[in-house]
Amino acid sequence: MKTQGIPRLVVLGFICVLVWTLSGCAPDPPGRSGRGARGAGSGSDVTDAALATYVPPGDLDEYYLFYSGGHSGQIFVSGIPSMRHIATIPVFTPYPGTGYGFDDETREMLGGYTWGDSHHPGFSETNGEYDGRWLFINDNANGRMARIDLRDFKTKQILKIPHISANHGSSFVTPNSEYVTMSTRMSVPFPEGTYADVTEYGTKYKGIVAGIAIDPDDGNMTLAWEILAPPFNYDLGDAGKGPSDGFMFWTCYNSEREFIEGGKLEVTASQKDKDYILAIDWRAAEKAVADGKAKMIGGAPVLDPLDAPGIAYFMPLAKSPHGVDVSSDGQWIIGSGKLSPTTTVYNIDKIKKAIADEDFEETIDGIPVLTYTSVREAEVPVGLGPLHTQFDGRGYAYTSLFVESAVAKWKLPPYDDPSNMEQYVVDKIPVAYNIGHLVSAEGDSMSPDGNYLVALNKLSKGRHISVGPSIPESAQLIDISGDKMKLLYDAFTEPEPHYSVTIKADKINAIEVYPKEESDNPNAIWTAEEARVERRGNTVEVWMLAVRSFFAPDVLRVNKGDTVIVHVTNIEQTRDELHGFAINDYNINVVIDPGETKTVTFKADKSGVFAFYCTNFCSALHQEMQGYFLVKD
Ligand code: K7E
Ligand code: CUA
Repeated sequence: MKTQGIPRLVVLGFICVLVWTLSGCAPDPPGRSGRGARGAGSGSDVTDAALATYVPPGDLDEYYLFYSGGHSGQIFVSGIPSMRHIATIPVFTPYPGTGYGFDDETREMLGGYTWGDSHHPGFSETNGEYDGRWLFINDNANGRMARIDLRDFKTKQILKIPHISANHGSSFVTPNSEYVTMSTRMSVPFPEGTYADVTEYGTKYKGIVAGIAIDPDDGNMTLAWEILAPPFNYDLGDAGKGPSDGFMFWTCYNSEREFIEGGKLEVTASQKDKDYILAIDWRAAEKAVADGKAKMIGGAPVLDPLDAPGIAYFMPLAKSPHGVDVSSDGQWIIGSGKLSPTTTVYNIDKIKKAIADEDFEETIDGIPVLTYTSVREAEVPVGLGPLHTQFDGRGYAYTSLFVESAVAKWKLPPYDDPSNMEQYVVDKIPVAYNIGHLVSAEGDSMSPDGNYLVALNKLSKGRHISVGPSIPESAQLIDISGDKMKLLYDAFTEPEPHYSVTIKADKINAIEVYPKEESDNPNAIWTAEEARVERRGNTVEVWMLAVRSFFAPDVLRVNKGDTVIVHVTNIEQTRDELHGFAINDYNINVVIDPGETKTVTFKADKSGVFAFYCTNFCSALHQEMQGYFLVKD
């Protein structure tokens, strides 16, 4: 394997010479700036790509890339264009690296679950632009929504919503962060907890779509409305904007509304030629709730379209669709049916007109179906297995093609010559391999940057050194600044990103310490003199201080069976000076950031002497940062 090192050295040396000779005279790749920006144009694809993605030591990336972590339950953070992994944000899964899920607050937030399935991160928005305040992410497994504060990159709230089984079509945020939305992927009997056999699927089972209101000051999420929908599988969604602001769109499959035991859903759900996009008029839903049309069921205000006409519509779409994406200007709604080689473009003006004219094909469970030919603008022959679409802000859309393992670039309407739609598919690039989602720079905002695209591929076979059978997921960085798409870089993550979102780095203002003067934790202590142990009956409460390189107190004496509450404050005000508090054999590892106070409550159920120590390397005398937990029988 030694030979591999030589060409790499040669290439690197070549790059160094190129960088040195070209810097200052060649044009910057789109969007790059600062010391890391190096011109392209050497004539070789490999060196161009290397120059475009190379972020020299000490230089910073231009974008954040937040990958959903799939069934890892986490979010992975990388930089663009380097694609280097920078951080992992634990969301639905405990993570000892940051002590997440070990202290009382985060353990309670996890609600007894030790995993989730995070699929679609969504930024908070102001006027359709990312405002860098919060990131939302859904749990496809347990009907939950989480909010991450981008001030400290930490999960602050996890909301469990009743009646939603498998929250996949989520977390899509409306243009002024009025709502983040959820939907049912796998319908179950309604209300939640009801027993009904699968033979009663068509009548007793229900889908739900929901709007979670976001408090504009602190981001706090509360359930605002749920809407009953037929027992289809609601898959992907997107929020309207500009002319389509006020609408939420979700694709759905299995409009056959049946689950036949042993019948293979892949077969039974692909019988009909068309499935649907569900369009919700969320302002009408808001009004219906205000008018008292919702019933409180299991703690949720539930609207039935039979009682509240005008809140929901279906639009027919090629069968078994997956993605629906609203163009940056809000004019076009793009639905992709994975079993069809075309993607369908709807025009919001035509949708509004069909609603006004009551131009309906039929009505399903109180939801009118808009006449397909009245709302459709075009069908674009993008290729095989279209899933998801992103935008560049210059009139082009980029659709992932799962079956073809490619990204298709195509022109958005208007079309001069609709009789020949092939001509509007202007470029294709193969990806390795089998792409799911894709994301362009600020691609869900109203002004995408049009320079980078990341293909999130399902298979990475053979494009990295082997790590055994559980192989990483692959992501490829693609330059979309020119007419032709260009592959720049292969990156890998742990399983399993579905979607990801990107944001300009300068839109995020993250803190690096919690300022002492902002601490409002009543259990914070700031001097060793305040450190103390108090006993009340069988409860022992400890106010502990952590600072380089000791704990105060450093000996804790309790009796077996006592309830122990430890509040640890890290009084450091220096960046990167974290401390950990781990008790051996007690499965406790709390990590406390500078200026932070965390509480852990547990039962002293094992007698003996247990060392506790700092788990996060903090100084030359980190090893000495330890103490003893003595449990008397
Ligand atoms: Cu296409 Cu969950 Cu959005 Cu996977 S989903 S790819
Ligand atoms: Cu404190 Cu290591």
